[in-house]
Amino acid sequence: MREDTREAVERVDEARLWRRHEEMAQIGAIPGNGVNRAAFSGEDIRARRLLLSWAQARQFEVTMDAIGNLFVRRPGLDAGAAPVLSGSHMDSQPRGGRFDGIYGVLAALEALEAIDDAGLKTRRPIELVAWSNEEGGRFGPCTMGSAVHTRARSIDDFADVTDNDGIVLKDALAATLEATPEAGTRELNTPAAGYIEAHIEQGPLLEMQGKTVGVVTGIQGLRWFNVEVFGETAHAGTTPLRVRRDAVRSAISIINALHELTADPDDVLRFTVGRMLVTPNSTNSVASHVLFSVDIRHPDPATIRRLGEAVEPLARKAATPCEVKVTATLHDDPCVFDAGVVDTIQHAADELGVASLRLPSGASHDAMYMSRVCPTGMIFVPYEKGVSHNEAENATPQDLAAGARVLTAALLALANR
Ligand code: HGY
Ligand code: MN
Ligand code: MN
Repeated sequence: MREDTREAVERVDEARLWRRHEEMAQIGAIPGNGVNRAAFSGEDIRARRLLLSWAQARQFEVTMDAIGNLFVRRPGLDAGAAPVLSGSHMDSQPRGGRFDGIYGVLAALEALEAIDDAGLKTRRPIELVAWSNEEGGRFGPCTMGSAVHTRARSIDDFADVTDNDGIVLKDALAATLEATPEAGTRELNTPAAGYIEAHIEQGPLLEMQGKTVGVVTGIQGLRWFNVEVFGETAHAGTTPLRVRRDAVRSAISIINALHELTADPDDVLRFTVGRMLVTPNSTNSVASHVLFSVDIRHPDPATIRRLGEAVEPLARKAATPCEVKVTATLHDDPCVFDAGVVDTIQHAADELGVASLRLPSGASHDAMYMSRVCPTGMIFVPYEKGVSHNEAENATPQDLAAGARVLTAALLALANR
């Protein structure tokens, strides 16, 4: 390992990294040690302003694109060279953990600061990126910020999406953009020489095998749908069942049929209905409308395509006597990360003597979209029992810092190419 790289790696500060996680965890803190930091909410804005304050303390330049993705730049010797990017997201699930997403943002900041503390000059600029609305918990679908930045999707696709309280995305986004006036303007899909995202594993393998970092090989495919069932509201006491158009009953039939469609004895396939809105949502009125979400995932592109195509005809059949509307909101085929970046991460872990394991990601990440526009890879760190999207998410300061050291070494390798 180059002497200057080793100097930077040694300046990764475990206590500073942990302290920042604790500060961020105060924003949107919920009982059970978790966080609720929905995209484009007041909590999201506070997290953005805290990140901005740390960036400004280092005189790093901050820019922001039209969907609020924040970029924090440490300049390189060649200002015109495409930067190397690293980051993740600051928004969380409604009952999220203290590490999902924010670890990748803070590990990237830690890498920038360690490189700065070592006084290194890199050929390329290195940029931290905090992606908007990775979770899609409030405004679906997920990985929205990176999809718009890489022009895989248009911001117009999402402007009128509403949350469960009827707030429209474009209004919540406008308020969020206004909250960081210091950020300069950033165009969409600006060139990047490479992207590495550090993230907690969200699975149990690293902990089970006693490894400190995961060298991630790719991300499985996923498809999201919104299914709307249209029935007729009626009196629960007087309306005979044979004449009812009960939207809840039909929604349950559709969901049961989807469970049959996605049954997998090997338990590789993932099928989830996590969100359901019932109207009028009253004990003694038959439901006239149900909206529910469908999340299907699988590592094989043909399987994910076949299952996705089966959803609408199956829903139509199982919905009788109600009407149904199926809206596809996300279709990401599995992605395989760039072998050069994966090897760079592997080499950094090996040179630092950090025990590693190669593995795919069951969870999706912004790296899914970055892998389509530049050489991309990910670094995982372990955490307790693989529990995620849950307040009980827990990691150790030592593992977080080890991941940040491998990230620092890998970013320097990419930034000097
Ligand atoms: O849904 C996902 O896989 C990610 O955690 N947002
Ligand atoms: Mn995440
Ligand atoms: Mn998540």
